[in-house]
Amino acid sequence: MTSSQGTWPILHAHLLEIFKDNGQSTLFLTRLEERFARLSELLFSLYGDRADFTEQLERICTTAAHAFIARSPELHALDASRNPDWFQQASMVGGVCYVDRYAGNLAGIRARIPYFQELGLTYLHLMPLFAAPESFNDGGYAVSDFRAVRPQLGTMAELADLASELRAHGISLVLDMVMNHTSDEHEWALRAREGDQSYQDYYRMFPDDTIPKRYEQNLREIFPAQAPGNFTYVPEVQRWVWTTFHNYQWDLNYANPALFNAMLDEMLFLANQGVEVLRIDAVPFLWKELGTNCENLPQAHAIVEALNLLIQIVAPATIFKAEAIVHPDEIARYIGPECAISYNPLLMVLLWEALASGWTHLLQHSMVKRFAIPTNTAWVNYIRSHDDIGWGFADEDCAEVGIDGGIHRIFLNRFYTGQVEGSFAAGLPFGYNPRTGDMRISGTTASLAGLEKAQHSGDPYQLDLAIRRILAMMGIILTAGGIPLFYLGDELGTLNDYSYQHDITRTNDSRWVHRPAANQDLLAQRHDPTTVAGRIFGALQRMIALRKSNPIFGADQPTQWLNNIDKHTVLFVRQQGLQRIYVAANFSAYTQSLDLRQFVASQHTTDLLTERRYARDEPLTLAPYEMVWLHSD
Ligand code: OTU
Repeated sequence: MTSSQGTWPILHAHLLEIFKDNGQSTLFLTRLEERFARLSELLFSLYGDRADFTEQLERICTTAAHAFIARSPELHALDASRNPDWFQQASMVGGVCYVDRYAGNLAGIRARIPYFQELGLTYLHLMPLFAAPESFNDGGYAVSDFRAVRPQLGTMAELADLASELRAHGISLVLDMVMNHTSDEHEWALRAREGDQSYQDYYRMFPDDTIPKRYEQNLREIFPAQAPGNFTYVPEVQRWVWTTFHNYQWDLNYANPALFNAMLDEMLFLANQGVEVLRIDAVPFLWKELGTNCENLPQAHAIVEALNLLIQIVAPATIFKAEAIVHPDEIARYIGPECAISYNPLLMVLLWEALASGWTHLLQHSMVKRFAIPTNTAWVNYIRSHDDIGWGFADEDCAEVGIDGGIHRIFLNRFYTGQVEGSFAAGLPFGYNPRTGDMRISGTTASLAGLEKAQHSGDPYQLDLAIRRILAMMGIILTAGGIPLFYLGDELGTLNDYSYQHDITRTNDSRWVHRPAANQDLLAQRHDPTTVAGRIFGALQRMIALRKSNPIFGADQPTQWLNNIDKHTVLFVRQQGLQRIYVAANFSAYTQSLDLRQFVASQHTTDLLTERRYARDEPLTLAPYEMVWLHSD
């Protein structure tokens, strides 16, 4: 066991020496002491078998102390003033974009603040903007320097200014912490390639491929088409390095406490630039153990929880967002003491699943089973991200409602690549694995929801249906408990951009089809209700305003999903005290009629979207993809 009681007095004395100002040291040491037993327990579970464990623990706490001292007064004030439930409020609405593709550079992002406000955003995720290899960098997820902004985009000082300017406008800056790997051009990788043993130990390196081959027996391939296998040969040092993703993304070795400490330092540096949410990329892969699939291991959880404790000590205004695109049981385990918020890929894929099938029973069933998460945490609900859509629902949930999950995935892949008769979708395959038959889907919200095909056909009815599908999905993520997150461009109905196919560095990665540059024409149309962009933008803007003015929509209020009422409708109730809002959305192409007496208690309700009033004993008729937000009167 750890001897945290014995260690503390010595550590305390040592840390005290680092501080010149006593007022500061008291706050830091109090926060640390409150968390010290758990922190040392976690670190002991990772590094306890080392003779120098106490020294490692001391180094980690020293890194935290230095970061605390370096933190600006402005950010210390933010730490002191922030309510623990700040991210759960109904006022929270998120957007995500690439700096270069969306606005050219950081100055361009700054110039868009009025637009973010017009839409109602309070959370802005800028895709990885750090120094990275010039051509192959996985959309920025191969980081060469966590402390440098890519020169074309701006500087770190500009980023820190942007963070504070966004904050002044009520917007929290969200950045990625790409902590599973670095690019092969990161200084650590360069030193490892020069033969420096201490940097080789930052990565998972092997003298030959004997052990890699043994690991490989149990590993998935994440990018089977572009980057098969999980190991890459490094000729300079005649060694193999672990590369879960692309061969230029080297997996870091968290079994080495020096690496843990180095990444902690990078992370606290980012928190000190004013980043309020750190999106912890690829968390499932942080720890490897021979004979396992090397995903979601207990040590990966211990690493994230320990880092979160350290963030709470140094920069408590900053929270972690989990990016774990794995089985829903496993996703839930990252939420709570590890990450305050998490992507909700299950809701995301089931929205698309329901649209394709016209049936909502799998969605409702899975949500009843899995939507609840600990208090003081929140889902990040989204329709699509910069990544592909992979059908990560649980086979057991499917079986419980009489669906064969494997066959259903084949149907969905065929549907979204337009191979099913009558499919409205214009998606592309991503990551096809000929060995397993597995595949995922790329495409923008609008193209997947039918807008691209409808615009080509010129059929106004199809166009209408496509817009309704988009708005129905947007309406769900705005009203179900959590932080709604929009991929910017979707609010204007941006279609697929096939130009990546002519770019040699991108042509093998269909995810670029749904990462288009901002479309100035669509932006200019946004206030014109006769245009498609104007119809989507106007309706969305209104829904966002409605959400923000009703605290009942906050993640801190319960969401109750209603099963077994209607097989084509997404249906849930939001509650706050005696107040109720019933959200119902028809996810089929046919009119549906619902009996309100089955789930509404009050005699009358009013739809917040249309202001139409309903009596409890009249049927609720929903046109294809129509939705209502019924407020109990
Ligand atoms: C993430 O996604 C990023 O979102 C991707 O854009 C990156 O390419 C990747 O990491 C590497 O940095 O496989 O299909 O369970 O599934 O981390 C997306 C988590 C991915 C992984 C996820 C990864």
